[in-house]
Amino acid sequence: MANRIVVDPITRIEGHLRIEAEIKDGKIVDAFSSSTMVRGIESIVKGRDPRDVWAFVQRTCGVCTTVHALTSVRAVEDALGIAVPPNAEMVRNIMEGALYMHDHAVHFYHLHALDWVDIVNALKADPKKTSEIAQSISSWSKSSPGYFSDIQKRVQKFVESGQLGIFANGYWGHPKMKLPAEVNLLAVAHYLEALEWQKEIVKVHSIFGGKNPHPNYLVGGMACAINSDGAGGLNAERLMHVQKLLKEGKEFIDKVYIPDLLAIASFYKDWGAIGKGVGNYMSYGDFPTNGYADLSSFKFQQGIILDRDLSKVHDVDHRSTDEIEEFVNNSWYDNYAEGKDKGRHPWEGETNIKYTGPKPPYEHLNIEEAYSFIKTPRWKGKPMEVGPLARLLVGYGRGNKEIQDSVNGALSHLNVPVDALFSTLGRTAARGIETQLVANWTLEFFDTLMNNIKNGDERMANTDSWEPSSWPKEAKGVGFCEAPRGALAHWIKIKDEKTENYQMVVPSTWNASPRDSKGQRSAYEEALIGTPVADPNLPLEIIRTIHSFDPCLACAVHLYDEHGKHISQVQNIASCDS
Ligand code: NFE
Ligand code: MG
Repeated sequence: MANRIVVDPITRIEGHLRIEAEIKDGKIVDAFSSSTMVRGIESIVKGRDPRDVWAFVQRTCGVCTTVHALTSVRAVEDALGIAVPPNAEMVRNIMEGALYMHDHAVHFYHLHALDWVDIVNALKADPKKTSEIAQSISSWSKSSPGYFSDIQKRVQKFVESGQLGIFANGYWGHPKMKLPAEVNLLAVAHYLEALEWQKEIVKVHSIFGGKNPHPNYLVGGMACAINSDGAGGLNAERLMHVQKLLKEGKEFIDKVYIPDLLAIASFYKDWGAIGKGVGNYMSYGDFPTNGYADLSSFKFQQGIILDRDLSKVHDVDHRSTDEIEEFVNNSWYDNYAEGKDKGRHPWEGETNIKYTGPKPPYEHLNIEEAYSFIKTPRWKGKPMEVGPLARLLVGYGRGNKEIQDSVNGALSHLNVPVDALFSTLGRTAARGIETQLVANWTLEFFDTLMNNIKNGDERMANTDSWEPSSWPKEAKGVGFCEAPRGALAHWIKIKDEKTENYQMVVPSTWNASPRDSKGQRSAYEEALIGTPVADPNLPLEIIRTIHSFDPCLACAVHLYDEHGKHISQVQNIASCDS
């Protein structure tokens, strides 16, 4: 008989996620993903001025900050037929690029690494050997034996005090931790360095958008006027500071994140065959270089891969009522008028919360009925995985040489077959590979911006449609982007100058949703099937695969239920919720 275990809350993620997994003969045979919190942002923006919506929806999440604002202004611009000036497009790209660097590096070191790195074991390391390893894989300057010895003393103090602080409650000593002590020490050092580093790269947002998180956006452009010689606005000194931050960000990614990722991955190649998932991958594409209307100019391409077949890439149409639909059959929402088994295109979507789950405290979710506050999106009825791996696979399938070279380089470095991409290891590697690509592109975007300014174009906003009396009586639009966790789109309907309906289908909604009306699992649930669990009381393997998706439940469910106490049957690791 299968044994049902509960991991609640899954920590080192954003938001509140519960996983129930059935284990038989040491392997997961079934799994259920549930978001136990609910937010009402789609409802809050109804009736508001569409030009203000970005500021509300951006608060969906403080982790993938900016992307909901970006997607919202794009949706409104689409509805009203507004094209933004090239400078605004580049500033948007640079801000999004800085987000990728920040978000992915923080995920790697502070959310995911401790699934693979044994902090306590780092105390057994010989700092001299760690130094040799560090110098053999990177030219990063902080690599002397003395440096690693000092780091070891800091960790020793933590351990001796009995207060591990941010390192409390980890699976230290778990039999599936495979790194030599010296590599553990290297990773701990870089965990601490990354904490320092991450506060620098986000200054790019402060310079262009006033602050981080939640920098300012603007329908029609960006809210940062160029003023080359003045003290106010975007002047030469501030632009040079952006360039410095981007170069330093790239250096950390090239010399610390990527070498660490490859070094750690080389000890966990077996994870190239675990966590396969649904096998369908979707990317909306992003980082336009010639206007958002010109999909062919995007750095990340749009497309869909089905059944892991990279030889054919299908197109995505956000406007077609036959493609993207959301189902609520297994979610705590009122059924649509058409019935339990019907989905709705987001322009016709509804958010009517109806909690029918068990009253806390409860042992298990009622999986026969509704079991999550996440809706279930589908493309042509199929479950999709979205995220870094989906982006790279779509680019690979579309013949993008730059992406193919990067992916092939990592595969040959690790000496693993292409099939290893479709896995927990593949997801984690893809995130690092794309961070490096995006760091390079962001410097290109910066050069394009500077050249444009030098050529005399200082436009940052298009205010032609700023006056609502110029708008049609009714309009609808869709905005999309590739958020760090994957394909993100917002659908808006505007009527009488107000927001009539607003629906957001976000990356973690695609990946973390409950089953659809046909009983098909979504990406998290499917990826857990077949995963070996060495000790059901210490389900490290579950969090390895779930963390490989970098969950964000705040985004996925878009008010916290004050009655929603959790039952923690399996104690997880210290939370780094933001
Ligand atoms: Ni809150 Fe988000 C990203 C969006 S959700 S983190 O990236 O959109 O999956
Ligand atoms: Mg939604």
